[in-house]
Amino acid sequence: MSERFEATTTTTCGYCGVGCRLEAHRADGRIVSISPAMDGPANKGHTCVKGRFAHQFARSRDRLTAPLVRESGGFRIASWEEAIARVTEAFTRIKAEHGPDAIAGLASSRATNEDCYVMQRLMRAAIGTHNIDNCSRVCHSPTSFALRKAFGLSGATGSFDDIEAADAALLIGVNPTQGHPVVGARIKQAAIRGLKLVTADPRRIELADYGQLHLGIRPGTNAALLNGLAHVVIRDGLVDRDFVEKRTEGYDAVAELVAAYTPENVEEITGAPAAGIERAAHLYAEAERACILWGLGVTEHLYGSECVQLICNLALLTGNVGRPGAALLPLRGQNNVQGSSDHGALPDTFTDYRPVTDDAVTSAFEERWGVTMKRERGMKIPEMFDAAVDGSLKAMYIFGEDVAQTDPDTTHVIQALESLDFLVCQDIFETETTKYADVILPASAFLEKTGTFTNAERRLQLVSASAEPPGAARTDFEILTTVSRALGHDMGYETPSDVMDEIAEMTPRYAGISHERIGRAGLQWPVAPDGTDTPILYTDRFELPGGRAHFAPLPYKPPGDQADAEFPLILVTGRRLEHYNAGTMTRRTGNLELMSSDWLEVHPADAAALGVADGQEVAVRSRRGMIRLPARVTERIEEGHVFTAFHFPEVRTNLLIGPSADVNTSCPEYKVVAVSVQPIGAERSAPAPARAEPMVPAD
Ligand SMILES: Nc1nc2c(c(=O)[nH]1)N[C@H]1C(S)=C(S)[C@@H](COP(=O)(O)OP(=O)(O)OC[C@H]3O[C@@H](n4cnc5c(=O)[nH]c(N)nc54)[C@H](O)[C@@H]3O)O[C@H]1N2
Ligand SMILES: Nc1nc2c(c(=O)[nH]1)N[C@H]1C(S)=C(S)[C@@H](COP(=O)(O)OP(=O)(O)OC[C@H]3O[C@@H](n4cnc5c(=O)[nH]c(N)nc54)[C@H](O)[C@@H]3O)O[C@H]1N2
Ligand code: SF4
Ligand SMILES: [Mo]
Repeated sequence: MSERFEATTTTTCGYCGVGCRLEAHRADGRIVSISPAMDGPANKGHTCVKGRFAHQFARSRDRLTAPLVRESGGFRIASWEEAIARVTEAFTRIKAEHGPDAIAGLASSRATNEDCYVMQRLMRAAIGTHNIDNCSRVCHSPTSFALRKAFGLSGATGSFDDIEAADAALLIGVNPTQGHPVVGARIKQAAIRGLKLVTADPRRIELADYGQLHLGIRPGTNAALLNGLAHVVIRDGLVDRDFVEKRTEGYDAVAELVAAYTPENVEEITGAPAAGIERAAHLYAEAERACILWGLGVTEHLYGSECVQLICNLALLTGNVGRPGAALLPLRGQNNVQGSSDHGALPDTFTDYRPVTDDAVTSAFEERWGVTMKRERGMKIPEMFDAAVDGSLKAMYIFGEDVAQTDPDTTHVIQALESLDFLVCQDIFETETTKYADVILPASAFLEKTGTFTNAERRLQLVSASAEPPGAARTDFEILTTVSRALGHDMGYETPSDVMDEIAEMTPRYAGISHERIGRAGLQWPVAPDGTDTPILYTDRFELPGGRAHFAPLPYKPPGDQADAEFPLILVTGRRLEHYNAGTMTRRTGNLELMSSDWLEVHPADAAALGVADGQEVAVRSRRGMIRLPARVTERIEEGHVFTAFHFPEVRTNLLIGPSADVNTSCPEYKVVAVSVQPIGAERSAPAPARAEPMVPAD
């Protein structure tokens, strides 16, 4: 630690699911710089442009520093007592008039495990409803569903270290140099040292430049590709027979199904050349150790969960699971989206995904909390919005989620928020969503709180406060436990560490977890009572009855949205390196100078046909809505497709997204939207950086 700093606190980055460990340095009572922790297990001394530099938001003048309550069409500052009284009065009245299921809550995947556990307990015990969800719904809920079906547990089967231990890696629908930059940099380094990389994406992502092979597939055709890869593996005798026989069930049905998925047929559906599909199958299956990484390009589709099951098929066929270097690594998105789900912020499960329909589990929580609860699941996020519009849902408690910007079909979300009798938002900024609130509670950012986050490797890591919440803002833990007490349910915790102790007591697979044991190295669940953790799952058995993994014979089916004469192009949405989701934080940092507005990526051939010049303003229309933004002509996107992100409220990308969603989990089909693009106005200077895929190297 340098002399210039008064204090240095080791903590965990609050942006993405990589979970970089950071050193936050203080001087003059505030955080002045952040550097990587050299012993961070995921980042090993590296960070990206967000973790290292995007911390000025915490001191932004826009921070919420006092509770706000609605008054004559606007908001006025209120005391904590008044704000909390308004919340408890509204919830008590609505509960008395309409029952507890007329109230719903969202937990923040940006907040800690302890905050999310407290939030679900508040909804379940203080209010009395299972109507609790988190934004895993719109992100990797299909991954969670499929991994539980195929293998038993909802998490990556290995660790990021498996990337360096692997001989080959298949990246499908994931763009790590933008979304998970430190992992992206680790993949790049590994590829330079010989890791054989295959990428499959409708865009030529940056890592394609480091790989052996890129398959530019049409959005929504992953199932055909994955079945095609399985076809070649079986046809060419690359199946790990011993593994399939001893550790799996359901092989025959898959073999029968994929017989029709010849490379030629798959080329027809996906647009990727037959020879490339054959080569990709060989690169993956002939490797001694191979990993598969995937992201939202797999999950945010009509059949997203089925495609994750097909990914599991491929790993099972080749015995690439449960060994070092042979991992399935879904790159979970937010810093704590794994943890918010692990800790019961879902309408159907308590901690460790144990269902509310399981009488023994629910009874144990009833006894611990001194309440009674239903044995039926609550509402998922889209069901909440539908219920708000139809009038059966009266109130919501939205904790750290900007649904009016990030959820699909913005018009419908706004209608739902406007239909509520009462909305309380708990955030660190005013957002598109807080505009519809009755009460806004000012909360703490990750730099101002203690607790734990769980990264995409199932690793719980400590979060330690290095600054105070500004003004009268309070930690999320303090706010949620105070609201619960005011509602008559005193949780009895003094610190977040007490919460983790209760979680460990109530959850057999987390039995050995405590803040003390997490220490600097973290712990990957399951954690035995003696504190032994599990970097690699399923080394000798799968967590399903009988110990065997399950193959799933699932055919390709076309995506929900289709291009036609009126909407001839397919819009794909995703992320940019410099900004983060709703952008509330990164737009209040120097990253705004790196990227100050969004743009639409258009292929040169489409641009020529549409008469769109680089930098020209365009109108993008879908069957749901219309947005305007500048175009950028680039060969990174495949012909027939356009791409943009969703980080800027000025653009409101999600006005375009329809209600189509994953058949098993309701995860929105953000990745396939039929649109038309028309030039408007005169050309203006190009909005984007010189490269379509700006890369700030991890340092
Ligand atoms: N800088 C930055 N980092 C972030 C975030 C951020 O907003 N900004 N958000 C975080 C969050 S919440 C998440 S969930 C992660 C997401 O991280 P990723 O999963 O990497 O996210 P996306 O960029 O949305 O989508 C990945 C890729 O899927 C491709 N794709 C779309 N459709 C298909 C398809 O049908 N098949 C295939 N094979 N590919 C397809 C897209 O072209 C895109 O390149 O990132 C996290 N990290
Ligand atoms: N078109 C399109 N839309 C998408 C996606 C896409 O690929 N395409 N991806 C989807 C995905 S994967 C996701 S995960 C969602 C993300 O959507 P959101 O969860 O809405 O986005 P975030 O920006 O991560 O954060 C939500 C809010 O949490 C607040 N916040 C941050 N930290 C804290 C904290 O510690 N305490 C409190 N109380 N508040 C905090 C932020 O200010 C912000 O308002 O977006 C989805 N939307
Ligand atoms: S890679 Fe993710 S966790 Fe690491 S510093 Fe960047 S945003 Fe934070
Ligand atoms: Mo996400």
